[in-house]
Amino acid sequence: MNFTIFGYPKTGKTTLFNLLTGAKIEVQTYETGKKEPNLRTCPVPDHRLDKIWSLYPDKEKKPATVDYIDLAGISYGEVKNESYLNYLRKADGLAHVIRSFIDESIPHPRGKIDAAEDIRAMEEEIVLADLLSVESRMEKLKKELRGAKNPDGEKEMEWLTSLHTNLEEGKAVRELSLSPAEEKLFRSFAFLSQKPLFHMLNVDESDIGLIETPEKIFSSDKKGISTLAFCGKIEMEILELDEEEKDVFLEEYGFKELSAPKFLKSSYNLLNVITFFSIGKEEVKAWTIPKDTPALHAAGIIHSDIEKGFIRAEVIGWEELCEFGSFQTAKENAAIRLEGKEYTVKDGDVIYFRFAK
Ligand SMILES: Nc1nc2c(ncn2[C@@H]2O[C@H](COP(=O)(O)OP(=O)(O)OP(=O)(O)O)[C@@H](O)[C@H]2O)c(=O)[nH]1
Ligand SMILES: [Mg+2]
Repeated sequence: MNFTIFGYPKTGKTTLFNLLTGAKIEVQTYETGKKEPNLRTCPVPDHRLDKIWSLYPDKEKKPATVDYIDLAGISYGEVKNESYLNYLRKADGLAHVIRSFIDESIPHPRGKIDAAEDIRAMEEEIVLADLLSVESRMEKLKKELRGAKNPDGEKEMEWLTSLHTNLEEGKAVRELSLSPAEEKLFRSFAFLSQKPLFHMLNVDESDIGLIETPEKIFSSDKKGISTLAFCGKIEMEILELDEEEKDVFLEEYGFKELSAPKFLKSSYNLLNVITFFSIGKEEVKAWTIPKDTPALHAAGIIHSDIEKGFIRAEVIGWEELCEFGSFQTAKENAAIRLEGKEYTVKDGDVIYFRFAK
């Protein structure tokens, strides 16, 4: 799973990147002209994996990971530029950082703080970038359709024309109901407006009380969009403290938790992904997969040979496994279920795939 952190200049993107990853990239008040993104891969803390691993301490513990990419600030109207698009198109999820903090010393490109307006503008830019991709494909396709009969091409043109109308009306791809065939075709475009999107409101110190209720600053009921709030300035200070002081501060400010765990929890919901676990010869590992994945595909995520030779999935919930103390004991007590290719993997399943080599 990966997230690209992006947004207009000086909104607190690198600050958020530091909060989410524990990196200590220096943040700047003024433009530095630095364009290379910051990248970090972070383990996903998971108490279930810890418990399962405690049954097999000789094996290596391999948590699921999330990649975070922090892009340089995008000026108004620049989302459609190839240099940004390439990064944004590769993302599983987008984290759009919005400045809601007031600080006269930090320049704002529009000269005024207006979170709702910046969100509207960014959502519009995202749809526009997709509209331009559709137009460019339609133009090429038009030429191709001049020659011999091409029913597939004609079908594609029909779908693109309808998509074009929706995008022109400002609708994001994630808001449309697409047929499975359209879904499949559109996948290759990696439309930005189809990607799960977080609006990350970087609130002012005086709004710290609103951290748990971001809807009081901005709310949207659009499908595939979620809004979270953080206060870069205060959270950076909290992270400097030792553990005990940290808890006192969190309580004092009325935060339930820091941004990193909160973001991760919301990410799994927004991206509609779950976790299953495997106990291999050498490692106990957590895997992130889309919700409703059949066992056969889950096997393929571990290794394509396991998918090819799939015989059965041996499955048990993580809590039940921990009660038995080992996979073997659970087996002896007939607590391991034998599931076929179609079985829908559940969050927290521990799976051993039997396969023919
Ligand atoms: N007052 C205040 N300042 C903040 C807050 N968050 C970030 N800043 C400051 O804003 C400036 C820019 O922060 P960055 O995290 O570098 O912002 P950015 O969006 O990565 O900036 P660019 O990558 O240059 O577009 C720094 O001086 C930060 O200290 C906040 O919550 N409150
Ligand atoms: Mg930055």
